[in-house]
Amino acid sequence: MPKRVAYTAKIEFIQILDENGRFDAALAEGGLADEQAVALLEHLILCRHYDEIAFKLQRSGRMGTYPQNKGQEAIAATALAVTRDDWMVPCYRENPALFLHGLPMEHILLHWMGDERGNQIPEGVNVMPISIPIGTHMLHAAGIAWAQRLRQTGNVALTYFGDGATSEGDFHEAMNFATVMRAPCVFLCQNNQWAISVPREKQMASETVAQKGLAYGAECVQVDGNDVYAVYHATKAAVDRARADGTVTLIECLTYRLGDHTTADDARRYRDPKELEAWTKRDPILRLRTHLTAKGLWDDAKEAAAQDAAKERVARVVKNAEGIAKPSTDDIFDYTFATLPDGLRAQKESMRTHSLALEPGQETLRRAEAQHA
Ligand SMILES: Cc1ncc(C[n+]2csc(CCOP(=O)(O)OP(=O)(O)O)c2C)c(N)n1
Ligand SMILES: [Mg+2]
Repeated sequence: MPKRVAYTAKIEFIQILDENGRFDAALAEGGLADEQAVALLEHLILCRHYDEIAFKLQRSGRMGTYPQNKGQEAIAATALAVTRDDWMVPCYRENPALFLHGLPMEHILLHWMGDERGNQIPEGVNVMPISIPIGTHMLHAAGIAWAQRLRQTGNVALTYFGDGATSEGDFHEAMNFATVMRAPCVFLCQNNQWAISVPREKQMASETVAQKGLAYGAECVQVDGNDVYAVYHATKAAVDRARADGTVTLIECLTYRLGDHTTADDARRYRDPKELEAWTKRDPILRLRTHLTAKGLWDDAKEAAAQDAAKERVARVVKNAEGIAKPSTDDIFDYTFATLPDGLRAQKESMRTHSLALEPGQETLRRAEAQHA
């Protein structure tokens, strides 16, 4: 029997605005309008400033940990490709997209300050809490998308994750489930080349992340993730397909983490400074600013106004986040059990918990427990 080809595939790469300022007008047709691009640049400037202030809050002991988004701000363009009713199911490095989709900026600060209220998303904002466990949320996204299909809402779920997350079983299960069930889900990988200190080539043997989706029958595409026009183009096409007939897409955005993994990391220990230098030149904000300036849509006055507005807004956001009333100590007890076990009830009422370690002998606790016995 002659051999035949059972399957062939290719992965397209999309870039509209490159790092040298070349712009593919034909591919950009029907995409971001000029005024959208200008508003997007203002938003990216705001998010970069927010990121710098969040970093400083951590360094000055006012926040626990923080993963900088610096360099990956073009992800904001995805928010223009969905409607307010579509769902965003994020990882932890997508602030610019979440803010555009309606998440109040205070929430991310509260989350990293260790305040649970940062995860209580306001009603009507279709954003899930950020996910620290790598990859688990992609399954939630597949489930949310399936629910949209069953309920015939016409809405889609868009989930974000890193290159490292595609080595997790959850990624493969989520892709398989979504494609088999035709759940209107868009999987968007921010391939920033690193998973903490593990470079992409030590993380996976596949040439692209995008090709991983081929095995599941998804549409797969790779884009320049520092090019807002390309990110928008690919996301809009994927969202439209998902909404139309449940086609699932895996988008790989090639980008770079310009900061450390988190404030608990020092990337100088494992990253070549030349690599950082090369990617700094591909900065998505720099690229968009240069392009809009060349088109006469941006100038020094607009830049200064955007910087001032960002400073004023972020100062207000920090004030709100730090000024929030202290949570009730009851919160420690109230969200696990429908009916509190006696020991915990005693702790709640006496306000003395084991973790406070005020009293190694736990005398007060024993007395409180005896009272409630
Ligand atoms: C299930 C799980 N395993 C390990 C970790 C520890 N961890 C935190 S971030 C990270 C790397 C993630 O890399 P990537 O998915 O590329 O995202 P990036 O941080 O680069 O945005 C790991 C392994 C975790 N949070 N969750
Ligand atoms: Mg990564």
